Amino acid sequence: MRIESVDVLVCSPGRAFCTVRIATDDGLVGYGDGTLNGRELAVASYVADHVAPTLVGADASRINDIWQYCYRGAYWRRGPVTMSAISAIDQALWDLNAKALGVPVHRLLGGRARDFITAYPHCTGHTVEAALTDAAARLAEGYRALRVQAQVPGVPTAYGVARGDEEYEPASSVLPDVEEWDTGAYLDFLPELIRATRDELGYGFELLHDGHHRLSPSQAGWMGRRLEPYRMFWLEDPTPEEDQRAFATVRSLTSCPIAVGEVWNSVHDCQHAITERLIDYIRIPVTHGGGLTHLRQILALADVYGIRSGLQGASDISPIGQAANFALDWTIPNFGMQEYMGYPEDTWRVFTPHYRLEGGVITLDGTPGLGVEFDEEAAARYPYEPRSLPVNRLRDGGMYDW
Ligand code: GCO
Ligand code: MG
Repeated sequence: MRIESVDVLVCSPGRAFCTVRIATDDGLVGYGDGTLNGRELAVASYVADHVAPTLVGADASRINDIWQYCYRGAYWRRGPVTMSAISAIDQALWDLNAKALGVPVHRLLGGRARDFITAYPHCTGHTVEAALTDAAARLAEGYRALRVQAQVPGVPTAYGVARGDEEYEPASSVLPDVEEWDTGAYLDFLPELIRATRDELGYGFELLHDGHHRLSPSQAGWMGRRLEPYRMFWLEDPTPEEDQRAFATVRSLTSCPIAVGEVWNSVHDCQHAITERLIDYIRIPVTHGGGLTHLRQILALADVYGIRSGLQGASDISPIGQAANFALDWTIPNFGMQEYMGYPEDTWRVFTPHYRLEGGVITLDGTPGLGVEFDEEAAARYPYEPRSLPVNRLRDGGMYDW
């Protein structure tokens, strides 16, 4: 099981994905997801130019050693590009090793700790009414947890809301779109949206909302207090994530559960927030968090502090990365909730999943490996199309967090 090749395949079936393939001298192949939305080629270059040549000839069964070689062996550590690159390699190795043994990856992680994985979708609309219609339709499909977002009156383009009638996709233009943000309008609006959701649809489901890094700690505390009567499952990213200590202020002001982590990449990004119990759910996806090898360490630390998982599952995590999330969701004791945003139709012409999402729950069918097939010929029919995430400016033109 010597590594013969490490290749990167970047394609755009409906949206961009960066996939790493590792092949061994005995004919085994594994795939991993390294998609970093709007920065796909940076990860591709990191893998292809800097790591792939160093792994040829390595024993593919030594996942732990290869992880340490890629992480500890590099002087320049951490960060989203590096950790997504390491993750893609790590996922491909878990996929390959599980295929070699003829078992799903979760069997290598000790087996299932639950019968199904609870998933939440995105519910959204240009008006409160439209968002609630969407939410009601998802409840009718069987979902028992919903993320609800809607257009903020006075803010022309809101995070999480499509521009026209198409599905929402944040990276939708070649150069970054400029969006406009108004914190006051959001502070006025969100409690109304959440109240209307509970008034209209009741309390028989878990309710989530993503603040997308836009409040100060005191604003977030104010907001959390206003949401308390509506029993939120979580308020996500109330403040920018890089300031772990800010969550102490949020915590001191509200009992609303807080979910954070989709832009963290390493245990060192969240060590303080975890050990000081500043958050309730941790959202680092396998794809951006150094792979299964590293994320399970983070989740084990989180468990010691009573923090549960809420792994990011936006459309920019490929179906392979999602399957890697599921492998952990199945096996950890501290599962909380799994995001499942969904994919454009064309994505399914390249990726064939063996997981099922039905009635708001995810189940797997026992296929060896991560359980997602990647069709390289189909991928070649969808050449890479670069897309950027938007940027945010305030009314006065000053830059703001997106
Ligand atoms: C989420 C996220 C995403 C991000 C996206 C950026 O909660 O799923 O906030 O929608 O905006 O991953 O690329
Ligand atoms: Mg988010």
